[in-house]
Amino acid sequence: MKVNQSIENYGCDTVIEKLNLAKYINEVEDIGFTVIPPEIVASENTRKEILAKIIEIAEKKTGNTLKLDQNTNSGNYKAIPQTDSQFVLYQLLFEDAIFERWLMNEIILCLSSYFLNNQAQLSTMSSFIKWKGVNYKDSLGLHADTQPSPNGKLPSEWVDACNSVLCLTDYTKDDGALAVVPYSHKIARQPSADDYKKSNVIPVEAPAGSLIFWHGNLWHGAFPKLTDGLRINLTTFMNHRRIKTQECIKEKVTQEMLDRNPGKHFARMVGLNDSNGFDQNGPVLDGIINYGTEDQMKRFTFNVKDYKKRNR
Ligand SMILES: O=C(O)CCC(=O)C(=O)O
Ligand SMILES: [Fe+2]
Repeated sequence: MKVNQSIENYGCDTVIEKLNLAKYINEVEDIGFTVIPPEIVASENTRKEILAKIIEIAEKKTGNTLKLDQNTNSGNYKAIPQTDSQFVLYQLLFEDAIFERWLMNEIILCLSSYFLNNQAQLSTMSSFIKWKGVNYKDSLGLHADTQPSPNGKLPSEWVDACNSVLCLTDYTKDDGALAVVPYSHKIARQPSADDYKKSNVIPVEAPAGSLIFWHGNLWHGAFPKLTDGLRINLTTFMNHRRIKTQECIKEKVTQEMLDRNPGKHFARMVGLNDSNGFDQNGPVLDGIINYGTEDQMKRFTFNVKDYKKRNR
């Protein structure tokens, strides 16, 4: 485990020790992914509640009734991308407070803070719902989640993104498990179509309730779902905060959400410590003053605290 990651303002070391996470962190650094077993991740009740909520949302959007042992279809739901055997639900953070609690899960907070050097920001919280069929063609949809640089390379000396899925149903190869290329995060570029043929692609099999966590450079996709019934997950994708998030989040955060989640962690995860996107009056610094990291404050050439509550 690297010791040069300076995690300020978040008691990462305490959580690593309390939950014995060092082994999992080492695996992500070494192999590119890890599987954290259900008993460490969350109670069975939490998994069931999240699953039930996601099914409820999917039923509302599709107009279908979902049963775990039956295939389904997208019905009235049009969000892209979708295939004949998959759709994705987005912006779950705004659907129910259960997803706020999931974002504040100690493991999610700790691992993302660790890998993104305490500058993690939620990029998307979504759910992939799959049923029997082929989703990603021959290449299994192999990709890395990290945004590539202009020359197509991914960072090798730091981490820009990390991702995780809470498996809400069992992940087996035949049930369309996540497909990964171990160690590929070290290659530090997006895979090409050819890489699929040359690589050792393996399924990540894990019982429902497990958390699969991976390095944003890891090449991954999913195996086709060969069995009847649904494969459902909850994805929590994190970026370094200087990178544009996939979902529009900061603008949608309500006071009720902040009241339910007081403190800096939630505010940072939803990007309130971001002053970019300003108008002719220049940046509004309250978010940085209230929630920014020490490191962030130091980047300004002026004292940010002088600009508290500037009239607009
Ligand atoms: O489970 C899948 O279909 C792949 C998901 C994926 O690529 C992701 O969550 O980043
Ligand atoms: Fe991905």
